[in-house]
Amino acid sequence: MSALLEQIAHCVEFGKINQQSPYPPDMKGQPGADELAKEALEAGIRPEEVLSGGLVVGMQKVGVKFRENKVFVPQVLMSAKSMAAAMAHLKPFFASGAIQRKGTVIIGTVAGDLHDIGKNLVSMMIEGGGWEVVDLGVDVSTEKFIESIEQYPGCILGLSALLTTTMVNMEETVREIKAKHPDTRVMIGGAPLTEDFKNSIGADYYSPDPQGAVEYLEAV
Ligand code: B1M
Repeated sequence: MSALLEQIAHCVEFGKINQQSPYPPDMKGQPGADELAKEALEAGIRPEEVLSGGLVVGMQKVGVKFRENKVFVPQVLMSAKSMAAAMAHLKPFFASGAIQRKGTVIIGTVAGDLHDIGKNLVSMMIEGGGWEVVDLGVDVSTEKFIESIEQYPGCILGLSALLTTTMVNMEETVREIKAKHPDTRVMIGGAPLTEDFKNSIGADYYSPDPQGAVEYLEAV
């Protein structure tokens, strides 16, 4: 891996957005993911290498550390911000088709549920893993999920629920999706969920954390 890609991965891992950003303090004044991604592209490094060898590597490292409780929500948010800064330079290559995403993930918090902090973290990590993410937001109806499946054929679905009361809605949503689109893979997550619950509602995968979601997507 080129030194530049290693530096980009390091910036994403530690949440260094750009040169002006004071965070993390020990990287103050140094270029961040923003400048380094631009420099890498100008140096002729292919955009897909900047993505896979820089951004994805950094996001993966922070995902593992978050799972192991070595870093917390604020650090992951800084990593996601620095990834987004670098991603801005890659966007034109996605738009032109020069870089292919791994696939599309539709994500949302189920009907009746307004909690989105965890779902947003999962969404950012999945995007950092090289997937296109369509985030439907919170309180998403079954109909809206089904419409999106039809709009993005071949997509994978990610449902989040934080309330025991909305787990019931998740069950209904999964059952209706599976009845209409049996081949669509459905991954679920959220603090009150369990592997047993996943099995009981017929979802395909349960992840307790964002990194598990990324690893599942890599494996399908
Ligand atoms: Co609410 N709330 N809340 N709340 N809230 C909880 C969840 C609760 C446990 C608090 C408590 O009583 N101790 C409780 C639920 C109890 C239960 O159902 N058993 C509760 C309640 C009761 C309520 C209300 C009903 C309160 C009321 O109005 N009486 C109400 C419901 C509103 C609604 O949704 N209809 C309500 C409202 C709210 C706020 C709006 C004030 C706010 C949400 C703001 C927002 O999200 N924008 C809020 C908050 C912040 C919380 C707590 C404090 C924190 C949740 C959170 O963000 N955690 C929470 C108590 C707690 O957890 N300490 C609580 C941090 C986040 C990073 O973790 O969301 O678990 P988490 O996500 C994790 C994993 O679960 C996983 O990865 C994430 C990152 O590690 N994950 C996935 C999540 N989704 C995934 C999807 C995947 C894979 C992994 O694949 C698709």
